[in-house]
Amino acid sequence: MTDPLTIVARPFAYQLPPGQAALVIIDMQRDFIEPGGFGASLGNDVSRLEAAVGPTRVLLDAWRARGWPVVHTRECHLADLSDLPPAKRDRGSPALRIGDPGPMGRLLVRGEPGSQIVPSLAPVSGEVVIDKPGKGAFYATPLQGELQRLGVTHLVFAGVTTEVCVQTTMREANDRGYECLIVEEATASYFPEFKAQAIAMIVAQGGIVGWAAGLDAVMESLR
Ligand code: C5J
Repeated sequence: MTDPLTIVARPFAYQLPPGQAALVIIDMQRDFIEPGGFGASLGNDVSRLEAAVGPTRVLLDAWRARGWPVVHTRECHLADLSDLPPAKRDRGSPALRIGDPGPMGRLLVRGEPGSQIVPSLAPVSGEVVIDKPGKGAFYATPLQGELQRLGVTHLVFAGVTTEVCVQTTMREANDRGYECLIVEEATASYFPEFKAQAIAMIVAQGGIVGWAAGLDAVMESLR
């Protein structure tokens, strides 16, 4: 077995076993990142999320160059909305609700233009794509089976938003025994203070959920 790579991280160094660490890119969809989508319908400044796209592409290129596993998730619902509970749909006073028609098709509905991953991060053949109805990517999806099939033990996270779907999925993954790292520049929130606090929560108490590292530190150890 190849020796693990050591990544300078918080709260202490992260050991990445080559080939057994999947890059998990959470919900980098037009509906969250572009004007006219679900994120914008909730009154958010969607331009804040754009900053995570370039760093995520750097990670994606690195994983692809090594032939390591890549997982993309998309938060979206069935066209008949049978997987959308009122507890999720009836929140706030948005301009549009999930399932309503918007400029990029029906909001957060599977197969609509808005539910697609932004073009620069679009999945390629062989990569795992998980459509998820919830915030956590393990809930009501085949993710656990896919990771077992690939022999993955470690998960490196990118995506949006840090404190909602990224953090929820990291917590689910930690409970299932995965060693999780979040890459700071490759994640973003509509609320910068929530991003900082979510990462602080992840690494607190000796890494109670996982580790955090800067993009340079990850790339340095991959070199
Ligand atoms: C949200 C997500 N924020 N992908 N979804 O509703 O974080």
